[in-house]
Amino acid sequence: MTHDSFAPPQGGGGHDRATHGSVETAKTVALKHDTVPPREAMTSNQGLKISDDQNSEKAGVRGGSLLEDFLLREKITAFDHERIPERVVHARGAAAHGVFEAYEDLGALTMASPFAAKGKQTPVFVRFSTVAGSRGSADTPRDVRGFAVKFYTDTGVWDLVGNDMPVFFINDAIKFPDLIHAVKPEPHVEIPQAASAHDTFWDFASLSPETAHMLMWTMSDRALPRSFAHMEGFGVHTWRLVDAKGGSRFVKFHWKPVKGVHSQVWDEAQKTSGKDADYQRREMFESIERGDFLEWELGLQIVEETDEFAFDFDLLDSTKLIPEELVPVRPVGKLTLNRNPDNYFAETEQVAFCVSHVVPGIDFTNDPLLQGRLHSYLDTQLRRIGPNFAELPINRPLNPVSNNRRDGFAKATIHPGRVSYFPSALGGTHPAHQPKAPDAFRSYAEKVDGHKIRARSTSFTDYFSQATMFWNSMASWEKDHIVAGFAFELNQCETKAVPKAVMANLLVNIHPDLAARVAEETGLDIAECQRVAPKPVVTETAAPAEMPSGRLKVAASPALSMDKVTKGIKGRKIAVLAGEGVDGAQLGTLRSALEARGAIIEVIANRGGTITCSLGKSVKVDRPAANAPSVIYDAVVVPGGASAPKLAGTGLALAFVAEAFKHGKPLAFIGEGTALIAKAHLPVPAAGAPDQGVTTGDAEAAVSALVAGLEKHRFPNRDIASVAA
Ligand code: HDD
Repeated sequence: MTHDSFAPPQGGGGHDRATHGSVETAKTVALKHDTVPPREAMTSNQGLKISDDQNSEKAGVRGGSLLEDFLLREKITAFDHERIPERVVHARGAAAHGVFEAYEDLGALTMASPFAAKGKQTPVFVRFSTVAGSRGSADTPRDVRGFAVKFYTDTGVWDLVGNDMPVFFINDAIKFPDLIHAVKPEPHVEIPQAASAHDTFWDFASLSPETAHMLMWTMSDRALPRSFAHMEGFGVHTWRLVDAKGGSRFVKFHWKPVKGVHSQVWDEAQKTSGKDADYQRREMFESIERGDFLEWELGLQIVEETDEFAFDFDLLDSTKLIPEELVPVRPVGKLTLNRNPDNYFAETEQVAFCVSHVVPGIDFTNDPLLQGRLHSYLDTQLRRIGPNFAELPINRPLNPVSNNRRDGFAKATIHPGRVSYFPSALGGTHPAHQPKAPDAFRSYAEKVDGHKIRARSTSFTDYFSQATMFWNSMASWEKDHIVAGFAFELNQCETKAVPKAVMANLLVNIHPDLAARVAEETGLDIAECQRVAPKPVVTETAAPAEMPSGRLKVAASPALSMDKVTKGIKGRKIAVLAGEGVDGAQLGTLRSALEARGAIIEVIANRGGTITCSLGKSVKVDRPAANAPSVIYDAVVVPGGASAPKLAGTGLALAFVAEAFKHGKPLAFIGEGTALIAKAHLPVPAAGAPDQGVTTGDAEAAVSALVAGLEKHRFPNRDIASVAA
């Protein structure tokens, strides 16, 4: 985002900043009490006015620095201690404030307060993240994305700590450290950063067949989201809703993006990592500053307890999803992210999510992955931030906190009085526990009966059915990308035995077509793989009291495919390749028609500043070509005019259109601009071939083709084999 003066930019002005559409919630208003605006006089941490902050105190002007210079030492010490440990996973993230608004009163299902009344608003803070990379890695690796929502409800903080994929790699938390050690950079050389394409990850996966379903998701374009606003979110586990009468039912949480689900393609994602490592966090920040807020609908899949065993999988197994065709997703509210944080460290870095942060009406199930998470998050916040992490402004609930817990590093609140225990006659009745309060948390009284056992339920051992269902649910181009994803990753492995084990233990069991196509791309011989592969590590299993009946099942779930059209092009970025003498009338038509639909038009020329169009008017150049990689745009237009012949002889412009073509983006060429099609060697579709999103015509035709193309998002069936980009 560019600014024309030294005045504090929007979003950087601190306490009193004015933004376009930024909205206050009860939480952002509360945070203002802790927000410190800069004052005119600079002081030390003890409030001492500082006369000179740019020279250390020395013994003579060329002499050594003095130990007594407490201002030097205070400044350097503060700097030395600026970092806290980065998150052991999900280290790279970006966050925003917002609000959740309920569509209806869900009291019959849950007493959770965000759903207590139609129109009820609850402030939220949401952090998106990648999993494997460190804090300084890029936004667009092939990876799962975290989707963590902190609800500041009037009955306490509720954290829904989910991902952008509905299943997980493993189904028992005790394997989590192994999974993460396998996917993180290999310990002897710390390579590769933020990537699963290496031996240790695939070695672990090949011996852990429960990873099969999640691998289908991570090898698909779902692992390459176009932006945060184009991702789905999932609570993953089967959770429990509890109503005021103590009745309970199972639930899966879904976040459905209003802008639709869209992804990048692999070549594009790789290039974006280099050209703009902050691509997704920048886009979220800029959208919110523009007033183009990010929106999702929250949906619930409800399963009554009587149907616990109705499916062909176990509801407690986090490697399984409930197909929407079996249990429809019921929309129950809207999440809107409408305000950027004021300070990355204080808010986004110090926010501490815990799966154990629930409120009355939400409860746990026995999912063994969830059960382990209940420990891990609190433990990690104690390590990362310290015992008083809940007192930090971003983590504090909006409702009052009152208990007898005391002390610890960096205690912020002051508890008066002599009583820090209960019961106490000396302290009167405060704070007293609330056995009768209807809004007090009570654990759901689930009946538990069994022997202690260290084993996996046999109802968790169907590793492949849903991986196969995922494959069956994909459009042909999605299957192509999954094959290419597996092939890329396996070809990246140095130890050739590793891909063989993946083929033998996973791929052949998912689908013969998938196995054959990956074999073709990797040179693997399936029969040989089956002969030499080590056997998966099968853990101890035991039969549960009741097994899934398989009454409800599907072979394919169309809801899983991204091959869908989304209405609207708000926030989509369109590049206009221009230069001196560009056709001004065409530019005007493009700009007014596309901006009226909420798209963002950026004029790109060979240098910064302004150009003059055919109407003699000065046109601002939004980015010089060297600063404008094609990967950060959703579509391209080349207008006619005197600029076009020059562009047709410019390598950067030709590479730009060729790359956009390769990445399946809509392209429009107007008048003299059509010269770039041949110069960039774009293949001309045969007569009568389906629309491939390359339009030639006037400016009006370009507008309607771009709108239709952007709503379709991509043209993934283009012949790109010969495109040099
Ligand atoms: Fe986790 C962070 C999501 C399994 C242990 N996890 C973390 C974050 C998200 C998830 C979104 C980042 C939160 C933030 O923005 O601060 N994790 C998941 C999902 C899982 C999952 C959807 C499976 C359904 N995680 C999982 C397991 C364990 C952990 C099984 C450990 C047994 N996760 C952690 C952690 C992290 C974390 C170590 C690192 C930083 C943090 O918690 O705050 O505790």
